Amino acid sequence: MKHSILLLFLAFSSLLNSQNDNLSDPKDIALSPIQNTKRNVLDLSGIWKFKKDSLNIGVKEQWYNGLTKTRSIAVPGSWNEQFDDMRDYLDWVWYETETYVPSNWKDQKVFLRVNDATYTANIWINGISVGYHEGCHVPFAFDISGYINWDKKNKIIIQVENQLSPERVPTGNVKGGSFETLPASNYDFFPYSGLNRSVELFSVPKSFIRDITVKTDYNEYVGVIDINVEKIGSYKTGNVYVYGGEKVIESSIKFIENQGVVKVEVPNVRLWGPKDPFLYTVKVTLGDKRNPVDIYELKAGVRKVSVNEKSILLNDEPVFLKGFGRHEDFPVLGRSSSNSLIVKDFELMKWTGANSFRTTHYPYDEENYNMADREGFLVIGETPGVGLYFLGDPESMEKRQRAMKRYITEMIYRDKNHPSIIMWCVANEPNDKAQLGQMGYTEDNDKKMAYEEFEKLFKQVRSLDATRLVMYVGVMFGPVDWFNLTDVIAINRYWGWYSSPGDIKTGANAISKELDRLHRKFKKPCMITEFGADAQAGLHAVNPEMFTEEYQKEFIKAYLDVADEKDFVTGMHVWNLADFKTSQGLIRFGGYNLKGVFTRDRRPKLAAWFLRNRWKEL
Ligand code: GCB
Repeated sequence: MKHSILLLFLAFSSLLNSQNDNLSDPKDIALSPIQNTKRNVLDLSGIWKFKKDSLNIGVKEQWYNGLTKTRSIAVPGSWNEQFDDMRDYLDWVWYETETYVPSNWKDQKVFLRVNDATYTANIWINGISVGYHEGCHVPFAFDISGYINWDKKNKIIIQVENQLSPERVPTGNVKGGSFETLPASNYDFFPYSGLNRSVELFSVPKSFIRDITVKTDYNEYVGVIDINVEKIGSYKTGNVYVYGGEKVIESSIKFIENQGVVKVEVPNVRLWGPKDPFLYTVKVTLGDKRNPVDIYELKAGVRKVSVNEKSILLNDEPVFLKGFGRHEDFPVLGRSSSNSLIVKDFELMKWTGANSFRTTHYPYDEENYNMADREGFLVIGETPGVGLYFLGDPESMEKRQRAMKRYITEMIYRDKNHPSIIMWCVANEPNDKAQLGQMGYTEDNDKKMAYEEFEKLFKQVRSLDATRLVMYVGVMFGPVDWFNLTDVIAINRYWGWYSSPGDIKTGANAISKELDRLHRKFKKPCMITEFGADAQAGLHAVNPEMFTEEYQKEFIKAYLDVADEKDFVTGMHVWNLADFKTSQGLIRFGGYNLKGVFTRDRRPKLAAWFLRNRWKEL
């Protein structure tokens, strides 16, 4: 009898441990981990153990108790770059690391934060299943306080998988989708997989500041900072301090339920902008003023973003966005975070005279936004909604919509306080057809349904954040009426490359006419969020020919010349800052997209020098 109870218990506990559909709560990523007298952070970056699970037997064999016969892997890192034998592998893998957790964190809540696991992740701490997350390029966190061995080694195991599927965002393996590629992504960048960003442990007091939302405005010389604080625990009051002005501004905050709001006025405000990216420091404390239980500090830029018929306005002045679409991409690193690469890319953008970029095609590592805040870059923050379409199997579509809604929440929760982000981009080139750029026929009912589904995403973004502009990027031959939803008309165009190949003049004519048409119809400012041509570095021709550096330069010049003639064009983003890795396919020589004005290892092509002359002069 005893024996069978024991067996039953073991069977039950192994069921409990084996997997867990406890989803992470997006609120737990609302504030990035910081170290101060009340909070701790421990970065778990390093070399972890790694094991491929191509038969998906790991759970059954209880690998979550500890991996055997492993190889080493860098975290952060993309497995497809570290292991040549796993370049195209997108299936199950397991990661393991160990860490001490000091007992002086014991009276706190301890979270595990994974800054990106592409695409699904299951987490075990000391053999106990903690939870599950689905989606890439956004962090997630779990409260793991209950599972920790204090002052001892703790085993952290993460199971990851990145299968491409029409049920996911970004979409993959779409029948009849774009062009045939390996891997079969429905988007044009390599599906780098794994723990691409850092993994951290952090602790907060048991009563703690859960979220802070800073919204800014100004009246003449007085800055207005609205600070919304959400807390956990029974404390009913707190304090807010703003540093950086003529004197420290202080205000108390009262909580009703767990929410508190304070409006702070900053006399003689220094507005944030590209020329003077001035940042104030906002400090929030919880509980007694002299002896608070929790403290959180963040940077805030006071600025206002608006729009008129012809321009995006920053602090009531028109701004012109000069810049790029980019990718988190580099040899060996794949898509993994690297502060050196972030700094380098900002240096290159500044060298060209750029003031702006779009986080194509996913939210970036957060250091990008910290840099942009400090350096005065104007950022379009984009969701991972690339290759998104609203047709076909309703179940798949519902899953994609669910993924999109979650991404929007996670992205805005994480990024909402960065003054550099002036616009949210709901999706890149969404379509009411499954095939990118396809001219095919869609039934009216389906068109209507697609519009309504897409509109829901816009509404969600606007309801989470009414202080920024909202747009999406329209594809060639895509549905035009969707621009009714946006504040700014943004289009990616390659007339003179994918169409009228070799004929820049015809391409430039086409873009000129199209811009006029769009502005006449919608009376909104327009921007070209992508334009460019592939160029093999070192390939030259006297008369510009496709794939030469001269053609790329002349293509970019022709589009910029067209934009210069139109006072309603509010920005031009060249595609791309640097060459990047993508799936193999007929139009991707060597598995690269070569539209970078810098090579993949960041050496300038002719077009980069051209932009430097043109943009530095502006
Ligand atoms: C686009 C896509 C981008 C591609 C680019 C190209 O419109 O948004 O992801 O890489 O075209 O080079 O074809």
